[in-house]
Amino acid sequence: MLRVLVILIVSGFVVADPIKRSTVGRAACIPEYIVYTDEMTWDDAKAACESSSWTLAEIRSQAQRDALKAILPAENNNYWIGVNDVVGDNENYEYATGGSVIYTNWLNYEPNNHNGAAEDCVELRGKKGYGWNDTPCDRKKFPLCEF
Ligand SMILES: [Ca+2]
Ligand SMILES: [Ca+2]
Ligand SMILES: [Ca+2]
Repeated sequence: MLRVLVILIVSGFVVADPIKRSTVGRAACIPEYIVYTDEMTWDDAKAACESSSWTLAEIRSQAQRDALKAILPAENNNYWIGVNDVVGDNENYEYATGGSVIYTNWLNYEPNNHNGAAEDCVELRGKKGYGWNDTPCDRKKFPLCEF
């Protein structure tokens, strides 16, 4: 049984179906963010968010990144976000809900397919200021959902 910890309710702009928000609207707003307390693969994390009608967080703007950084727990955990390059090889990262990324926050030397591995999914690295790292999708991280 998954347990959910609600870590934040930022300003409003709650809509019934986030997948139908326009790209511009989604970058401008600050969603509500929710983290699960169990680590799991990227696919399972995506499914966990969707099971509650949320999506994996996509972080479409500096404003969203700043809001998240201010409220993520102090444990320096690593979190899955809804960004991947399952198709291709670091040329084109896409959102889990579709479309190419419009904002990124890669750590130095990322994305790198480290040691030639298929690093197709993106995590926030807690010990590095929650910057982005591409890493294998079957690793277990905490799901970070948005609503
Ligand atoms: Ca890839
Ligand atoms: Ca990659
Ligand atoms: Ca990497």
